Amino acid sequence: MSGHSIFTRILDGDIPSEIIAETENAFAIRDIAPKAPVHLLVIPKTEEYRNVVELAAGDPDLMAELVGLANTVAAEHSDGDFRLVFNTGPNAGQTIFHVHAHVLAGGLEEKSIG
Ligand code: DGP
Repeated sequence: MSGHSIFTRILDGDIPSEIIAETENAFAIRDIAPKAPVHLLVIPKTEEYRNVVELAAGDPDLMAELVGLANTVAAEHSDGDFRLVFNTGPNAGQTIFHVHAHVLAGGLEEKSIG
């Protein structure tokens, strides 16, 4: 049993999941249980940061790289519009403590929370 996160094990090829895009320091996969017509995850290659608060404080450039990759995959897999969700903490639904952004797209217009 590896001590690494599920996402690190996917990146290392130990758990099968297609890497649909990557940058120097981040990668993207499809969510295994999609909650929207397009539901992707963008993930830093490092598992150093447990959540978005730690990432933004610890490496703002990597945070920006992650948002840029979200924009790229949203354009490649939908019409370019997307919702970016970082579940932060177990009471908010976070289950994997290797920071990741959910990129939700495609047919979201009726479900705005703003
Ligand atoms: P969160 O609940 O915010 O920690 O999101 C974790 C997400 O990761 C959840 O939506 C399901 C997804 N997930 C969990 N295990 C796997 C896996 O093995 N492969 C893929 N592609 N996604 C996974």
